This record gives sequence, structure tokens and C-alpha cells, in this order.
Amino acid sequence: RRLAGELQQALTEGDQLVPFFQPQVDAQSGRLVGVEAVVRWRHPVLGLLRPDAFMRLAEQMRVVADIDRIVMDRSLDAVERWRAQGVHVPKISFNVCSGRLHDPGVVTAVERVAKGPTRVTFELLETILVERESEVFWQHLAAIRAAGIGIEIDDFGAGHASILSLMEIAPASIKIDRRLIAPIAGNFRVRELVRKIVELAQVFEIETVAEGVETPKQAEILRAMGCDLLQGYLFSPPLCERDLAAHVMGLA
Ligand code: G
Ligand code: G
Ligand code: MN
Ligand code: NA
Repeated sequence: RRLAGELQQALTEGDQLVPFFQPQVDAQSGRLVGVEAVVRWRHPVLGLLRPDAFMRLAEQMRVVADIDRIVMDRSLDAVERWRAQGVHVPKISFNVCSGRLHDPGVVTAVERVAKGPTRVTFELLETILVERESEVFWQHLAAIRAAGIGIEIDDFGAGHASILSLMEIAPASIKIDRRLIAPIAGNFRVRELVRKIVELAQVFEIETVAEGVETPKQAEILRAMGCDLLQGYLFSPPLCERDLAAHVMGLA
């Protein structure tokens, strides 16, 4: 297919694949606590493409780790440019696929920023957790932790994470899947389920992040439950580098 050739070309040239940044706020104070870097493809004809338009193709082409590397490198450059402009971003989170987690270069790639005032975390999809059977998985996880990089479990509640894997991996945070957040105001059972997830995380001293928060009602319910961080269109969609800087300055 034509898109496959174009994606291959975008990967070698590199400048069509760009990171966008979605703010995360403290549920209690509303203050910015970090951003999640998400990939966008500036396609010369089709315009700005979101991951759902090309990540399945990228998986078939086995280039997701290459995309993750480009997003990471370009995001770290952005953090340094923001800093030069006086824009402080307390934390940046990256979506890290299995191939990227196993890339020995992944730690050195983020070290220059992780040593500075911006914390770095890796979001692992629940599907990565099936690999926790393997020795290499634990070696890489240990190296990541030793470098001071936080581990977050993405899309929690939607995949393979068991209670046992939560205990074993001991992530800094879990991100509650947006499919559990969307019905939270209208569905009593889902609301109580999310409350139990937050309580469970609290027992293990794991921070909770709600994804896909779109309404003030959802935000209020989550805040009252003790969910720590909120992310979603209610606060901001993912923004390009320049718009994120303007957003942060506007909050200051
Ligand atoms: O940005 P958007 O909501 O369209 O993202 C859709 C999905 O794509 C999300 O589930 C997200 O985890 C994934 N995704 C976004 N950016 C990246 C990335 O840079 N690397 C990987 N591996 N997945 C990403
Ligand atoms: O799976 P992951 O959470 O990593 O993907 C993040 C993606 O979710 C972003 O790329 C963004 O496009 C999408 N997203 C962010 N906030 C919202 C929201 O409030 N509602 C919905 N439906 N999608 C969102
Ligand atoms: Mn994510
Ligand atoms: Na997610």
C-alpha cells in the first residue's frame, strides 16, 4: 500500500513525525504536573494524522520502536527549548512499546533530560506485561529504574495487568483507561469499580491518573475519590510544541 511506503520515507527523513504533548493536572490544585508525549504524522497530503490512522500499519511494518525513538528524541529537544524559554514542564511521559523497552539505547537517550529538573516516565501498555515472564524484561526495567525513570502502566483495566503484576512491577503510577472514565458519571457500577481501583492503588502507594476526562462532573467525581492526576480534553487536547509553551505560560 501507498501509505506504507510513505511511512517508511517519513521514518528515514524523520521530520514528518512529530510529538504532541497533552497536559496532566493535579486533581486537587489543578496545577500542571506533566505532559504525555503522543505521536502525530504531518502527512504532506492527508494533513495531521493521529496514531489510530497509522500505528496498526506501523505494527505490521515492525517500526513502532523506531517511531518511539523519534518521538522521544524530538520531545527531549523540545524540553530543552522550553527550558531555554523559561517554560518549566515538571514531568514528561513517553509511550514505550515492547521493542523500545528492549532497546539498550533507551536509557542513555533520556539521561540528559532525566538528570535535569524535568522528571521522565515511561508508559508501558498492559500488553507489555505479558513479557514479565522473561528475564530480559526485568533487566531492562531495573536499568530504567536505576536511571531514575518512572514506570507507569498505561490503559489500566483494559488489558493483561493482573493484581499480581501490579505487585511485581510496582509502578509509580497507573493510568486508568478512558473507557472506564467515560461512563463514570452515569454508571454507578463503573464509578464504584474506578473507586476500588483508586483504593487498590493507594494500598500499594501507586499514583493514579485518569485518562480521557472530558467533563467537570467526571473531574469532580475523580477528585472526590482521591484520584491524583487528571488528563483529557476538559483540560487540554494534545498540543504542538509551541502551543504547549503558550499553554504553560498562560497558567503561570
Ligand atoms: O493520540 P491518540 O489519542 O490518537 O493516541 C492513540 C493511541 O496511540 C494511544 O493509545 C497511545 O497510547 C498511542 N500512542 C500515541 N503516541 C504514541 C507513541 O509515540 N508511541 C506509541 N508506541 N504509541 C503511541
Ligand atoms: O492510549 P493513550 O492514553 O496513550 O492515548 C492518549 C490519546 O488519547 C491522545 O493521543 C488523545 O488524542 C486521546 N485523548 C486525550 N484526551 C482525550 C479525551 O478527553 N477524550 C478522548 N476521547 N480521547 C482523548
Ligand atoms: Mn499513553
Ligand atoms: Na492510555
